[in-house]
Amino acid sequence: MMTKALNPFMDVAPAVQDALVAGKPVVALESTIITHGMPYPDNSRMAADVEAIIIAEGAVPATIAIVDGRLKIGLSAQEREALAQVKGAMKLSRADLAFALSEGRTGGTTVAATMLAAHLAGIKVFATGGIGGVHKGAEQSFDISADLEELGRTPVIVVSAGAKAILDIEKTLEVLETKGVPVVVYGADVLPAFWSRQSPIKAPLRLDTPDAIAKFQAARDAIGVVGGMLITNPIPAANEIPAEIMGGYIKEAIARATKKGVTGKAVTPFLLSELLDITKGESLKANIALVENNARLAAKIAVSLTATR
Ligand code: PSU
Ligand code: MN
Repeated sequence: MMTKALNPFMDVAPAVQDALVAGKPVVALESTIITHGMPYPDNSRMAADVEAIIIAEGAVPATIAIVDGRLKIGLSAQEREALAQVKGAMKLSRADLAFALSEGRTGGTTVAATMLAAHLAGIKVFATGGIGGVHKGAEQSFDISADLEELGRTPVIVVSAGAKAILDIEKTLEVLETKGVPVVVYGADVLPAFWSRQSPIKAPLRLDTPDAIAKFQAARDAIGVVGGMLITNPIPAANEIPAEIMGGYIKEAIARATKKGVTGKAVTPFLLSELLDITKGESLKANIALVENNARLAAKIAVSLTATR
């Protein structure tokens, strides 16, 4: 696959390029979680850990980001560390990804932008923490993440711990259904809620093995269904914050956002950072654990996909 030659803005890391050419498993990773989702140095440690987990599972990690106007598919350890420390990075989605390229900017890619870039590079599986979705009060604010639109159109399997529980999960599911996005719960009958293993919402679809997920994807391809798939992987029990407890913290964080008049792109990073403060670091510990758990599953799915081709 001559992805590198085809795109003048894209730099594919050598290990990623080799794996793609050889048809070996590759897992994309996003970078908004590094630039906007976690403080330094936790973000740096998390970014390194998830790559190591993917390698241990026999796949190649490709952290995606924009560095000085270059679309990076895979970062070196030094590039990753620099991104974790950079000040003023943009938070990039479909709307402004190309702006960062044309203007030579640096930014973290959201789920939407990472899916788009992964697909451009030929990567089929992507691990994140939680997708963006329909915010609580969206009937007033119209705040609905571009991640949902991207899941509807771009053929990448996204492994998450659900939609972040700061969102309206019922409405998020409704939009995903409208857009024809399968929502698969991994090994459980109810949807997970990011920091918590369980939400009150029944699993739309359930699959119990990476092979079953690969088979489902193959069937979608066979009937020509284009678009993303959302895998929701419950956080490990040892790391969860039960939903009853988390619910109160989330109300407090949203109250702080309303009081400060935070809107638009700033909402999700603000809420995550307030939750870190409210939970005295517990929410961050859970967030890191769930991302690592998702990276492991994504790698297993990528391995299964290459085996069933
Ligand atoms: N998962 C995390 N932390 C994060 C995100 C995901 O554990 O910070 C990021 C993703 O990049 C996702 C973004 O796309 O949050 C959602 O932003 P918004 O709600 O503004 O669309
Ligand atoms: Mn938004």
